[in-house]
Amino acid sequence: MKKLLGVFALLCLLASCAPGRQPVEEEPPALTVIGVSQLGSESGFRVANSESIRSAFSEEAGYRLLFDDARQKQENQIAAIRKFIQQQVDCIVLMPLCVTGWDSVLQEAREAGIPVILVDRTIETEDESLYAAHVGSDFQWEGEQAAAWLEDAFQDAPGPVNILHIQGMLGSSAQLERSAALEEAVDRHESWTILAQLDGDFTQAKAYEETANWLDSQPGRPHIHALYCENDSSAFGAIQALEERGYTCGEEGVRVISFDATRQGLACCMEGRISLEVECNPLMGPLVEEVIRTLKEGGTPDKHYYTRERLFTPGTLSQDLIDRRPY
Ligand code: GYE
Repeated sequence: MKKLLGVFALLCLLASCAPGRQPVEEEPPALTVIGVSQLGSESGFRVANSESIRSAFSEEAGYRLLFDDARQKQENQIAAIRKFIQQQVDCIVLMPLCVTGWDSVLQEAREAGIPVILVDRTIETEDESLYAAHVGSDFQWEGEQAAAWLEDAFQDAPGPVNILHIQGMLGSSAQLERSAALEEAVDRHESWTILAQLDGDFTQAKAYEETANWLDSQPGRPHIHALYCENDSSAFGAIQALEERGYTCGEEGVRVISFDATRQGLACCMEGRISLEVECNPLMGPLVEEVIRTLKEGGTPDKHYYTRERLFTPGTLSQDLIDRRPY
């Protein structure tokens, strides 16, 4: 047997040295190049979202990822997309900062034959064919859940319901839809009033500054029944400004609603300082990868994919649940 194997090895060696025959090295399969234009890193949600995308598009999975952080500026996103087009990437993933102003650059991508996937937020356009698919959250549903919770919490309230509204980055689909849900609910209830709409920009620092300035500019101490914050980072800023001025956040004081349900947000909810957390799931990497695989295989993905989300109140939380959350 040993002898036979030896003869076989010799034959193989001779064959590979025969004139005109080069030993063939296996070509590694070409990587699929993905250009990601992330809008920024303004919140815990965003950091987890970027992380999820990075790990879904690893080299081991067959991808090369070109990642650009636009630092909350649409012009930086447009410049990044143009660069991806020049680099002839296979696919562009775009987390659009705001809803308008994308048509020309998306047309350029289409002319170059590069499909664009919108992730997290969406855009407003006359021409839906400018993007292949959108993977994100249903912000309207989220806002409606928050409004329904408020209706329930204040259904027996005898007097007015005063709401302080901290908005997300103005003009983003997340802000527009979450704000619209609150405004529609306020229109349905005569006793509800929005005391002020402040631009929290989805960040802790901006929300703190705006809330503090607004509170300090009021002649007396306004009675605030509810604080509607469009994400966790802004909730932390607004709560801090309120608490520093003697307000209590919780069942006996200002009822705070927040979106995202990051670990830090849920901890604040378990303490009772946030009364409702509406989850907004940032872990979209695997779903985005699936959509891109469908495109690569010549399939047509659905136009919209929505992540599954849920609600948390202090009574539904435990330390164990919070510790097990991946973000
Ligand atoms: O809620 C916020 C982030 O677009 C859903 O953006 C996202 C929002 C999220 O900065 O934390």
